[in-house]
Amino acid sequence: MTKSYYITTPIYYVNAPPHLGSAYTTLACDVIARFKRLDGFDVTFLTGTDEHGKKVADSAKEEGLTPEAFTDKYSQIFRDLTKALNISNDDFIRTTEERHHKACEAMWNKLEENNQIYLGVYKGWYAKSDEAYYTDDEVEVRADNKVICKASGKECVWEEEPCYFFPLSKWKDRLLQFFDEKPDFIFPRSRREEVINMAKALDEKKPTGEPKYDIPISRSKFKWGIPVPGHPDHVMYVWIDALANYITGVGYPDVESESFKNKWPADVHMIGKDILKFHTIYWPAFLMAANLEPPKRVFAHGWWTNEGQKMSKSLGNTISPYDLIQTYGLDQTRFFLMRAFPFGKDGDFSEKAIFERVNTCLANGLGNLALRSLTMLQKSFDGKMPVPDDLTSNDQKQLEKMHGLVDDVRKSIDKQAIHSALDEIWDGVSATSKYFTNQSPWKLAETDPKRMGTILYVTAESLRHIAVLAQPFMPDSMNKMLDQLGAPSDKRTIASLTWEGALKPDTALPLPTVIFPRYEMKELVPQEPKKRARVGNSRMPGF
Ligand code: ME8
Repeated sequence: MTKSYYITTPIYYVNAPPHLGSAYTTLACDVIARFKRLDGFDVTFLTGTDEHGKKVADSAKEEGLTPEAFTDKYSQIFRDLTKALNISNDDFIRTTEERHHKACEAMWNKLEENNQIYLGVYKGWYAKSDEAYYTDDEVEVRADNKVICKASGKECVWEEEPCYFFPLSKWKDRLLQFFDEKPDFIFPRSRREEVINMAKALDEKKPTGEPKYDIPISRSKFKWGIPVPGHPDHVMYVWIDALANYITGVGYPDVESESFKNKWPADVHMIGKDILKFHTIYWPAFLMAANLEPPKRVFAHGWWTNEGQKMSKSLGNTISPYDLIQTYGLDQTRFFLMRAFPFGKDGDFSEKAIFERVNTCLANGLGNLALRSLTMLQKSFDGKMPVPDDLTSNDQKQLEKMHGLVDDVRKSIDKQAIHSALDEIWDGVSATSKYFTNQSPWKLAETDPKRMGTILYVTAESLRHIAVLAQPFMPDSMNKMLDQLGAPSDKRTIASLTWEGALKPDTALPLPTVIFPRYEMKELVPQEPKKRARVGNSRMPGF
């Protein structure tokens, strides 16, 4: 039976347009989902939008729209971006959908049935931008008297309202035990300590004796949310609603359905590091309390900054993915975002970096190698894949190296070390370039055409391995390269990376064309970052 693989992105708030950061998470999941599909898995890849809560309700009001009209409009903008980025999601969930309301109600009822909900009054800090509650120690007063969360820098206001609570304090030991039993739950491992320390504090009390970290899971001051079953004066807290999207997406509450049984627990929830606590503390506790298994892994990646500053709408320094795609091309943008810095770490955006990466690795590197070798095949072999002669030890070494790539790339993808997977593929590109240069087939056209044909065959077969493995990163361009190499469309999976799947001699090849054009530095607009045309949402449809 085909093994299933379930991967999710966070669902994005619709109060602001998508930017490079949200595109980054979705793209990373897309690369992994595409790789797993190529590797024979039955993949379910879910993304979507988070549409309830105070933040969204207020944004709708500011724009003079009803929350329904506002969320319809902005959710579509996120959906459009998935198309523009060539994202292969299998489903797009909106928390305003009926299926999600049903799932949330069922989860709430289960928690209530299991005595995991009690009524109380919340008195404390709330940051609308984060849709999060903070304790006294987590906030500080700034010089302008504003209270801000120390970690997120977001403004907090004092709230007092009747709420239903989830007794997180009681889950401390179970969570610690779970982290201990599942050392691979939190990735990268460097983030584990932080989560374990958070869990260790869960049974602390406020000076009043109340549990400090029990979570208010309903709100009674506004209406834009899923009504609490049996208590219509409360709506569910947006985070319990949002996290439940991951189970809605695979058929909850029908836990006996094939879908739920095959796909839950999810293989990976991909998130940014800002929402680690919600996914590694709140979510496993809610799930265990509702008799469900926690996901197998939560991977928290780092932040993109722009010229050293965190990208945010309020700073006006967000980068539009549409602008990058328009300037550099879709696959070039996809490649750059995944290669710019190690996945899991923070990284800074600079146009110089994207310009250099695209030219060096794609136009001058892989693209040039493919074009040169395929042009030689046209000129000297009538556009047909030559029949290779006996292989020298250099040829064999080269092909063995190519055959070894897949295992390394697979291991990296399974650790979500996406940058390492690309590094490994590019080691293959460098090895092939070196082989091609050392063997210098162009010198043999007159003297030894048979040997020339063998070198070009080995080069083409090496390029096939590279193109198959790089498809998840650059689907269109790599398919174009595989067309030019004469690889049949049913021989482009990971399983085809064997000697049996090798390119067939005598196959007629189409005329090669440039896959990755070279960019001139003058195409960039050297202005102040905040005034630049491609910074902000200048070309974001709908903005
Ligand atoms: O937090 N760099 O939604 P959100 C890298 N609705 N990634 C970034 C980024 C940046 N500068 N900015 C945003 C929410 N992201 C909740 C999630 S899930 C059940 C609910 C990415 O619209 C990153 O993945 O604020 C982050 O976690 C996500 O966008 C947050 O999106």
